[in-house]
Amino acid sequence: MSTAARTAILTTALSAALSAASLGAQAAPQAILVTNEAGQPVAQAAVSVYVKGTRATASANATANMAQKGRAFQPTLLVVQTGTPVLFPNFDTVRHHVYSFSPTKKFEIKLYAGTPSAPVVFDKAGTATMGCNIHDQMLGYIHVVDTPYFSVTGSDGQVNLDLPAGEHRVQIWWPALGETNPGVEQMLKAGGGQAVMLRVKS
Ligand SMILES: [Cu+2]
Repeated sequence: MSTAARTAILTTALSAALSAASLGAQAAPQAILVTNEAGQPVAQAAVSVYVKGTRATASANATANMAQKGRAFQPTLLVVQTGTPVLFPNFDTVRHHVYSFSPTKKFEIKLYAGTPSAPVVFDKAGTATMGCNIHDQMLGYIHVVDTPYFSVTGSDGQVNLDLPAGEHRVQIWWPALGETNPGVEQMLKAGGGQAVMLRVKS
């Protein structure tokens, strides 16, 4: 048997073992608390956890909504996995004209009521800041991440994610950082049975 063939067999065996290991790693609820340096909870922060061996891009049936209600974006901060099509349903009686000039996703949905039929696909990681041409005060963010493990902290600064046990890279982003900032990176040990606290400068 040639060395190349042997290497190929070894590689196949190794990747099979690796995928079996990642399938075997059971996800369990993990509470994560984000605080500032003073120990106060950081609300409305996107928490994304990168678990080795998971797909960076969204599955084919992924979809999300960025609604407009009461002349505001709802939610203010939406997190989606890369490749997710996002619909922009308008629940107001007034028409909106949503746009983003962000390099992560430049788009414009001209004056509309109801739900525009074509979603906007967010195909690149990063953050898009959105406004409305009609209502200057409208401000919203779509944060795009290369992982299916993400959430946004509540007023208690906390998220709960189903994570496999182990050490994972976590990225925390909130609007005050600005859209060009990828977020604060830390490591997180999941599966210890208690909430993990992440302290950031905010
Ligand atoms: Cu508007």
